Amino acid sequence: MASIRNIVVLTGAGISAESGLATFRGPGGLWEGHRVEDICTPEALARDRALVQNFYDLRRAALRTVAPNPAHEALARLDREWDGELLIVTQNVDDLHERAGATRLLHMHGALHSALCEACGERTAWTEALSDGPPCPGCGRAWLRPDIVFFGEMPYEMERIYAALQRCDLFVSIGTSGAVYPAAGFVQEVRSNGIQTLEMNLEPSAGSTLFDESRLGPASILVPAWVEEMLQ
Ligand code: BJW
Repeated sequence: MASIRNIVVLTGAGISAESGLATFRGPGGLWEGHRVEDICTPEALARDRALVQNFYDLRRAALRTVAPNPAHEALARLDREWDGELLIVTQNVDDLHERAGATRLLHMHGALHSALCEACGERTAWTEALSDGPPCPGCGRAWLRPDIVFFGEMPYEMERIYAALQRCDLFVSIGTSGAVYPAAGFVQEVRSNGIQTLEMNLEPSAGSTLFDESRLGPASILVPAWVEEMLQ
């Protein structure tokens, strides 16, 4: 631990579960009643724009009813107090990391609080509904969609993520099932460089055996305890 200077933390839906946001693949998961391919693809948006817009409008509205939990707060504390490099890469589209105070953060799958104009490509901070077809503040056309990375689309900031993975001494994965690539491949990427790896999850993820250490339990307990260890 003493030799660790640069850390990359990957987070998934499990870190926000205890804030009241459903995960994707667990019991009662977000996609129950909706096949993922009906919602989260460019083809679905083209086929049934209202269904996709309504789905994300509901998710965006739900953010008003939730708050960061001790796991988000612990990572924000690590962000404030860790002297070395840190990058928190979240797959989540909620804003709970930033509401807890994290700044060294990127959203690789986009954000509910951002809208993307399909006409001019501009991204705009957005907290309201999109289903009623508001005009893009940039070009005025009514082609705003959620600024979310759909299946088959390239996740954001991959160059920055891979550069941080190359430089890090420790890779930590929190609350993700390891079912969706490229994030699911990060552990293999860093293992080939001999970097230490730690997983914290409620249950073993798909790639659990690839980690040097796997801690099982709720993120709200495991993450504050790990951050305390790191800052001692
Ligand atoms: C707790 C807990 C608690 C619960 N405490 N833990 C075949 C092989 C390999 C790859 C592919 C393939 N076919 C297609 C692909 C690529 C595809 C992919 O990976 N598909 C898989 C389904 C196989 N990936 C893509 O398309 C990505 N793009 C890409 O690859 O680009 C390159 C490319 C471009 C162009 C052409 C070709 C290639 C894009 C992926 C986009 C993912 N989008 C989503 C939706 C985002 C918006 C939204 O929120 O609606 O992202 S899907 C969904 O899954 C969401 C999540 O970020 C992502 C990951 O889910 P996550 O976070 O892991 O959640 P869960 O529910 O799966 O797991 C939660 C975990 O928490 C569980 O393990 C619980 O146990 C745990 N937990 N409570 C701790 N309290």
